[in-house]
Amino acid sequence: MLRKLLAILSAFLCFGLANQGHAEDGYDLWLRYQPLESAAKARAAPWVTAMIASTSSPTIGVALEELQRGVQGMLGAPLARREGVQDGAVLLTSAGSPLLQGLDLPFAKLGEEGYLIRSATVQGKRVTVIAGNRDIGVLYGVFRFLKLLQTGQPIDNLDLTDAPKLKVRVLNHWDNLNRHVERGYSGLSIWDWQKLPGFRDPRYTDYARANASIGINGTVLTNVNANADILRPDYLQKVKALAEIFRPYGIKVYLTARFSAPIELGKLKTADPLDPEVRAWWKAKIDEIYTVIPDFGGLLVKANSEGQPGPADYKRSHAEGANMLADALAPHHGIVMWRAFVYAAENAEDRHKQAYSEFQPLDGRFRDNVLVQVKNGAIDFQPREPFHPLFGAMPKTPLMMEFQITKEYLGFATHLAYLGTMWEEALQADTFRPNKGSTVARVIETPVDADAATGMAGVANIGSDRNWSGSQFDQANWYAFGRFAWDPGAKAEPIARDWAAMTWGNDPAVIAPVVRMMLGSREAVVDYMTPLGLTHQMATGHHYGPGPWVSDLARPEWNPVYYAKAAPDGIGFDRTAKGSDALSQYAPALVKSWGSLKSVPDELLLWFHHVPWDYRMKSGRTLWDALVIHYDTGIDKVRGMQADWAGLRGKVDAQRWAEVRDFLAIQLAEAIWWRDASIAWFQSISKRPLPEGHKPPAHDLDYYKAITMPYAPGWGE
Ligand code: GCW
Repeated sequence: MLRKLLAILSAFLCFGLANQGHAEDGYDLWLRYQPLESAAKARAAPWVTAMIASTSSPTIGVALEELQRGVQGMLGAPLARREGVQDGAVLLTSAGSPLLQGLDLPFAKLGEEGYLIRSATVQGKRVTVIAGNRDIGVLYGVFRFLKLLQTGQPIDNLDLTDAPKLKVRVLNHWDNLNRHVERGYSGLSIWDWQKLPGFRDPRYTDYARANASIGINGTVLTNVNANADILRPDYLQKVKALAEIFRPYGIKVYLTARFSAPIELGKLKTADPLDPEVRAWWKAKIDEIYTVIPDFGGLLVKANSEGQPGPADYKRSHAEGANMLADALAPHHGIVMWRAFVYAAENAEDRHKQAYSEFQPLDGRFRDNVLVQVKNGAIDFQPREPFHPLFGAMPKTPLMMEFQITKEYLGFATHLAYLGTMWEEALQADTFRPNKGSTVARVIETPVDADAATGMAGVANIGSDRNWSGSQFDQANWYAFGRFAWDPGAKAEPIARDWAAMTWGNDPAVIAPVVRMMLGSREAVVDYMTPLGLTHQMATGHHYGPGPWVSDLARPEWNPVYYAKAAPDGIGFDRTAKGSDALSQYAPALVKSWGSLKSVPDELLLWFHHVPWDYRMKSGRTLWDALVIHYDTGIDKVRGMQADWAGLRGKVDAQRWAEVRDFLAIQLAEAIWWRDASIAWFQSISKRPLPEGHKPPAHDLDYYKAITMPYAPGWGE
């Protein structure tokens, strides 16, 4: 009797665990490997009876480990490694293996990192072959195979191949050596320099697993606002330990180079890139790095921007600065990622124009192992920007995309904003260079010559928080970044769907609302923060919350008023030929369509035009009314996300559910704050009544101006 009772109780507990009670904190990311429901288990089991590896290497070792972990988790039984081929085995192997004789497999199209997964008969047994030209392809294939299981796909008749379209797929950590993360909203830097190299936190391995699962093959460990100390011998030993952990996962380590390091570390009088002593110092330093880390990836540099030192300090060009480092890296096959995010204090030119003005004339002047790293838009990771005009305008220079995964301008970790839709929009934008159809994705994935590098960088949102990214949903942005870096032509919706299934469970009644929330979330932020092409209205310094009135900062382009140009006659930044003419940096087709009020899309209206408050929108409303309506629409969208999420109570685990619920409540309160503060400010200039049915802000303007956010993370030291 007692036994029976216990059995009932334990069945009840298990049910509770699987459905809601189990405390998940997000640490497992999208690699949760939760038990499949029984029908799916029964379907899959005959196809994963054993694993076989025809070669051995550290990479194959971690591939086997991952396969075992995933299958054990999802099917509930251990997966043994066998020598002989058997029915249902998963066979990890590479091109040229005698086991594959007679199978016509498309290795030629896999490149160095691609893979194939094929249901096949080997030695008379039905097996699943996972193979690549190199072991890293096999590891990527294993993750893909596990994803098929995680997302409930059949695995009995597989024939797929995949290969990355970009070569360099890197995270950029803006992590300072004191573990403060610039624009980081998820705790401290995960690099614990004090305990390295002695203590290799298992978290580093989980970091590598997560990255490899989405194809990321490099990581820049340190902030672009760089500290030269990272290049010291003692730090290099610590970097070496990380490189060793990441190596089996196909992840190379990169560092940021402070341009003035020869002065700070080498005690030279100058850092002039044409000075022979400076060149010799860098060459020796880079040789030293490679003796410690033989597969070191290379250097990322922010120069002559926001106070960072650079070649312009010596009247040298960006190309001269980059090429000096490139020459020292070339013998080791290292690369330089040289950022194009520049704007200068002395420069009165529209900030939108400065990167293009400085870099475009340098097209063709960079060494082969230099990639110029360009942010997706010309200003700075705003909720919406048109694509950066440099894309398509430097056909002789490898340009790599820089996206910001951490949400500096989209509500930090507490606002739910899936960035996949924003990145798809940027990548699918047509540059019209050299002709129609030359999307940004095409530009970055087409090498400038046969062996030229291609790449994408994502400013990481990873920190020491248990859930890695500061919120459950921000994990989706890390995930999506990897997917877009693998394939810039990818679409945001299927990526969201995969992530939702792996992160929240395979129940269609869960996936549908989660995906709906994600797909609408970024536009919600645009609506309640910066609708209709407004930009950079965030409060000073930390960028947390609204500050559209800020006008007292030293540099004009740090002030929100610089971007909105709200005045009694209207609002918006005239970037047409009558204004700053930034528009002329784009192809003629875009100059034409964005330059005309008739054809500019509503969402870029105030980015390119200054228009009267009573300007008639395509909808027939006045601009002022449309603006107010957008702010309110943003709030409604957040309420919609809350309703979707409320419906998931009990359908996902309780702990993560409650966290998301609480974050959505913060988001709603802050969306209202954004709306009220923005309307209070703009109404003080427009002097127009609010459209009917739209409530006045809860407080007067002074109330919003007086709000301070001393606890905003990610800013200052
Ligand atoms: O977005 C801005 C940030 C800075 C950052 C800079 C950059 C690392 O506000 O914190 O500095 O861009 O991209 O260099």
